[in-house]
Amino acid sequence: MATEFVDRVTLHVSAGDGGNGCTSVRREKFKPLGGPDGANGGTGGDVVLVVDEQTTTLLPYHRGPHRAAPNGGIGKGDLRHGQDGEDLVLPVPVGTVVKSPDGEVLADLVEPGTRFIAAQGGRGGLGNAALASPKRKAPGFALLGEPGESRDLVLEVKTVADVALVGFPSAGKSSLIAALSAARPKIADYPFTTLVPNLGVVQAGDVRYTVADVPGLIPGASEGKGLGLEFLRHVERCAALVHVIDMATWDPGRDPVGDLRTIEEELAAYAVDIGPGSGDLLPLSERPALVALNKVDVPDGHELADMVRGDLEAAGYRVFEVSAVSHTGLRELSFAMAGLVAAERERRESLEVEPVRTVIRPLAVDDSGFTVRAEDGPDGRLFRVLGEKPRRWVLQTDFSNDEAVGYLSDRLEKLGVEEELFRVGAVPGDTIVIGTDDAVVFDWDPTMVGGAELLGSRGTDLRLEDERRPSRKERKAAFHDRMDAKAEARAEMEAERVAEKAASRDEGR
Ligand SMILES: Nc1nc2c(ncn2[C@@H]2O[C@H](COP(=O)(O)OP(=O)(O)OP(=O)(O)O)[C@@H](O)[C@H]2O)c(=O)[nH]1
Ligand SMILES: [Mg+2]
Repeated sequence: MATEFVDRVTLHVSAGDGGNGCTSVRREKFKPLGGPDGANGGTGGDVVLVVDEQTTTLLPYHRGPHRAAPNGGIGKGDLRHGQDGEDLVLPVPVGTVVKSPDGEVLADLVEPGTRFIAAQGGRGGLGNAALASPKRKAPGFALLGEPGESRDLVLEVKTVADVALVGFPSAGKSSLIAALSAARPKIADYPFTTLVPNLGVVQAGDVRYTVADVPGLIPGASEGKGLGLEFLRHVERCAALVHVIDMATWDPGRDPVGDLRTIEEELAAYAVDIGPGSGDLLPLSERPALVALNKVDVPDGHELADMVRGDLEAAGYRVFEVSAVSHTGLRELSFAMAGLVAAERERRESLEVEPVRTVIRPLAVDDSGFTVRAEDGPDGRLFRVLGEKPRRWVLQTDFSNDEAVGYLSDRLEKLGVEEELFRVGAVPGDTIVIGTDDAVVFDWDPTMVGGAELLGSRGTDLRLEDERRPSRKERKAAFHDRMDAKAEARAEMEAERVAEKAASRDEGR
């Protein structure tokens, strides 16, 4: 068994967590009231897959399927920022396909140097220095770093060859590769000699191309018989197929035309993965294909080949009589393969598909908006707030610190969450949940009860709980307070935006 070749693994990747921001106040002799000087936490390291020509197997990930990038350092006093966690770079072979555990193709990594961010590091939390604003001169809290992403990915290697040889076990596929190229695959007279694809480079005229064989197919391969269709993924990217048919089999149940039909059926049952970067791959049964009638050197080999040639040509194939042993017909076959390869290369060039060489970031998130929806929870009605910003802000909040919790509710209010809650009919005291899980649940207590247009249903407005109706003057004063608070909140939001921008510039993203 070739144990050193691993072409499919499940990889568990965890990016580094962002470091927590620091709460600290400057201490200087004779200056008792220094400003806040708690610095930001560092960003967690990403886990990045990089296509590397020197890497040929996923074996290291089979042995070590759990990979984690380091965390960002915590912020410190005296404005010393936490260090960013270094990215963990994992080399993968050319032709690695990245899938989610449920089979969705996330990326098709072909070009050397292509980077795929498998898991993104968490952002560091802002320190109290960055959180200071005209209104909140000395924040007594800092933000927590966000946890790094963590996910499971399925990696599959697909051999990138121009031509694939397919056929029954022992038809002579490996022998043909050995005869056509410098490759020296294992050859033997028992079925399933080849357990992993072999690759050879062929030069025919001025066309140079690669040929791969795959383990033999048998009837029912699409249902898992023999080695199954498992290995057909290695021919997915081939421009052309060569059906290798055995002219020397003594198996009573087989004949050349029947063999070809069987393989055709199995190919038709195979669904090619289509995904980002895979271009416009045809189903395997529709790829350009040739027929090579192999082993014509055996007694009666030629006669049998002559007998079946007509049928195969009628089925639309160009037919070549060859022998891997005596090298008969190999030149013609190799030039015919070169023709198909050249045609395919021209077609691809005319499509002008840009090779994907850039960084691929699979989880594009829209972080602009949020939604509020009413739900029937187990304990009655609740309102669920969903959105990238609320989700992240919750992760950044140290719930043991009242000031930090206050800051969270300020941010939500500034984003417009409170207004939206009013709009969808929430009333003070209702249950509010942030995010998809039920980790952050609270009773709604609006920080700033809005004007008349924001009133809840009759009898639930907090202001009515006052014994005494406020005088006109008091109402006016309250209104001005509210407006002042809003203006201040806006100024603060702006300051914060600037601070966050500066911080993310520091972090280089
Ligand atoms: N006489 C003769 N024997 C051949 C020829 N090509 C291959 N063979 C023999 O057929 C047997 C199978 O050859 P392989 O190249 O291992 O066949 P394969 O198609 O790669 O088989 P699997 O890897 O098991 O699917 C070996 O014993 C070879 O020596 C040929 O052209 N003429
Ligand atoms: Mg073989």
